[in-house]
Amino acid sequence: MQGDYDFKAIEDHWKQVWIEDRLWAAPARPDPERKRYLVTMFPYPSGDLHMGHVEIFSIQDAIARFYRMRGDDVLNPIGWDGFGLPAENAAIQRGMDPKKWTYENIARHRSSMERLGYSFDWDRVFYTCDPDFFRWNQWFFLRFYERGLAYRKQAAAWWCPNDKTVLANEQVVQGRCERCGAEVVRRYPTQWFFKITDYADRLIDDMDLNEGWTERLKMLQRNWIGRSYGAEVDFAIETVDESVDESVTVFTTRPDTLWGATFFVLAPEHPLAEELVAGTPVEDRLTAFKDEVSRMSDIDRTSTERPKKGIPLERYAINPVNGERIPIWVADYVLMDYGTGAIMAVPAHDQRDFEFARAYDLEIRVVIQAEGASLDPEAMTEAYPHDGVMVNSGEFDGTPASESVATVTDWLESKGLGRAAKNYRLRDWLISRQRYWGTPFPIVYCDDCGEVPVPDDQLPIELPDDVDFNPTGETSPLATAEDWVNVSCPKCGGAARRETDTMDTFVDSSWYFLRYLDSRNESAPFDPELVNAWMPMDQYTGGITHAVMHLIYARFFQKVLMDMGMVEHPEPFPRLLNQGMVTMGGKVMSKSRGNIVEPVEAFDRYGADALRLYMLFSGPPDQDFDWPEEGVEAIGRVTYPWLQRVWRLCETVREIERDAGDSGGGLMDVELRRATHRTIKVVTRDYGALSFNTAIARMQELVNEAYRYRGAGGSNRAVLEELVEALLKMLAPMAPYLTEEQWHRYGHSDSIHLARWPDFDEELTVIDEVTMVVQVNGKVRATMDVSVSITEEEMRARAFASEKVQGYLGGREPLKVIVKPPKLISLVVK
Ligand code: ANZ
Ligand code: ZN
Repeated sequence: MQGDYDFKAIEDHWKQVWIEDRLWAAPARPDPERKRYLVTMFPYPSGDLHMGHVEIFSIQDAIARFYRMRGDDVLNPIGWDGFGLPAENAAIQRGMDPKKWTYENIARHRSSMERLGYSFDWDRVFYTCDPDFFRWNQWFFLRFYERGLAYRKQAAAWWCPNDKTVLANEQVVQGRCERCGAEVVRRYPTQWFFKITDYADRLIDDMDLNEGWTERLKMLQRNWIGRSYGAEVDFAIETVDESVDESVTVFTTRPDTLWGATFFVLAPEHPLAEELVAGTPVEDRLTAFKDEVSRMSDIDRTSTERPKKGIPLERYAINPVNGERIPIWVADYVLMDYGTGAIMAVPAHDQRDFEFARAYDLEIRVVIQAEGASLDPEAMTEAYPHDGVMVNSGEFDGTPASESVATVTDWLESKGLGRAAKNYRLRDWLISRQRYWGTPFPIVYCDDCGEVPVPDDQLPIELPDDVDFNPTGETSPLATAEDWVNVSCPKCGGAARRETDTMDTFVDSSWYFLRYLDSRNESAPFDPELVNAWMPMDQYTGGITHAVMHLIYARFFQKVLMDMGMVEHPEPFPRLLNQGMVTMGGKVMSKSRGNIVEPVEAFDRYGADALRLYMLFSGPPDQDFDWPEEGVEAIGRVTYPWLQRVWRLCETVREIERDAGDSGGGLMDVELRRATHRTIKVVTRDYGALSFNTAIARMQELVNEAYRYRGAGGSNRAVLEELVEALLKMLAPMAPYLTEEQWHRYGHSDSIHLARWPDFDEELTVIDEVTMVVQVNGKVRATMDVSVSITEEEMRARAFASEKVQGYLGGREPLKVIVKPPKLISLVVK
């Protein structure tokens, strides 16, 4: 009796069995030669999974299952990034407990993942919002603090005066609060930082160790860190009575243009600006200007597309190379927290300085001349930022571009006027969030002892329940939990208050992949020995959207942990897979955009296997895939019917009588065996290259061969069974349920997912070629070498692709095409 393909019953059954048998549990310590640690960036739980998740996890799962069957020690873990703003917004908007909201969403994610049959090592699962996890964030913070890598300072933050809350950058839209539309302002609360800038050079230089990174990714990180080489130069500042007792240092990448500095600019926030104009008529103008600038983002301020604004301070700086007095301005395009917050302006050679000089009618002096050209300041329409020979620069006139920067820097050093310097765009990592739903800082403030770290044995500091979520002021909702906030000082026992900010969730994602390796450890974040046995990761999969931030923060953590002696490897992710995005109508599918498709309907109508297979069939993993307009119907058209066909084949073959006497030596039998072995060979290669769509296409061809063989009367059970079992194994990583069920129906008692990947007989994969003849109107017009097993479609394709044949067709559509595989194709034209 043939059974129907009842995917629902199969899924319900095996899902349970796999989890109960702990089938995917990885060993604590792998065989070093055969370890394969695969991680996909862990999900943030909002709502259910969507097709973007399904794609990425289906890819990951196929890889994990393939390598398990190849005999590797595979670790394929999962966890959830539990903290974050949406949970807190749900609390504000719907009065829901952020914890409840988060755990309910995780439960939905988890049940969909179980339904999809993903082979995660569920023994290791954790949620970052569990105290068991975040206590180690607190522990790491304390270690960073001891090493001088965690510190507090005043830092700019966006503030909504209406909602009375600090906003994240992404919550500010064109200078207004995303929620209420009020104009935002800059505030400067004291906040916590990690000193990532100490690691800037290593973050750039160690990228060479990441052999599996694309050039594009490396470039994105290099630009983010933004190392530039140049010089620091000291400019003396004239005071009111024209005596000189102060100096300000500038950072410049072009010390060779010093003779072209015609004015000097301070960032509006620079403390010296206020000092210089105190008590003068300019003071009020400066205050108003600072207020205006405080509403602009750094990107707007430095954009070359926007007219620059500034005001003169009516004070002068002295150019150290020629003693010239140049006027001091403040301007919006000079930022306080880059370089030194002060610049020498060289309008002839720097575009922003040029635009500013034109706007305020300031002198432009050319000091770099292109060979054979002569720049005229009056006629210039833009700066000349390129290389050339130094001119108008005293004793340095004639110095060529190749030497100018080094020569001038040496000279400055010898005169004590400046020094070679490096500068970075990278800022220290601001980890304070004025939020509830995050990791509390292990810091208290005592009137007598000041800032006091909480001792390790008092961790974890958990979150209180009795808070008021409606924003109250400059601090986080945690400040409203009086009982939680007021503590006694760990040092002196006196009255103290807890820090009420919580940590950026990027702290969690900076080391969660290490926790997987020892996730039940209660006395340490992990045992270094276990971590070193699995790291560095063999493949990290995620979107290119994380090219900076996450991937830089995690690399920084890794380096600090290495300096602490906790990990051996300087780089955590030498091999990255940037998977494509699932889009809908061309826009990336995401909860925040509201254009998501959840998997429930697909589960109910076609089952998890058909859905998984559909996502893998959609194209190469690194390319975007637009979800079809017809929706899940597409699965019903593409992969579901094929799985039914595979099912029927398996059922039919099982009914054929075994014939002990038939060795499978007949010509048809041999051909089918060849097809099986060739398919194993190419599908194995396709898996290795993550080319799942082509692997599926090959398996489809193999199934066609089997049906063709049956249609032609083929009935050798041994040959067919060889094909079916190889097919099931090859398909198992993509469609785990159907294959597991059929495997057992074929009498196996162990899981197919622990079976050995099929081998092939090289001899059977050698392709026999024949000569295919192309006739046009009965005359032989072309011949070509083709495989004996060429299909009709392939024969047509080959014939029409031939220029010779096209020549004879002369643009005419054939009236008739007769195809006799593999040797003859005959075209008839008028
Ligand atoms: C004079 C000069 C002449 C400059 C020239 C450039 C070209 P990167 O490569 O980004 O590091 N600069 C320095 N500090 C700044 C600040 N706080 N805000 C805005 N601009 C600042 O660029 C460094 C250059 O950016 C510096 O070199 C300085 O302008 C400007 F032909 O000095 B330069
Ligand atoms: Zn104290």
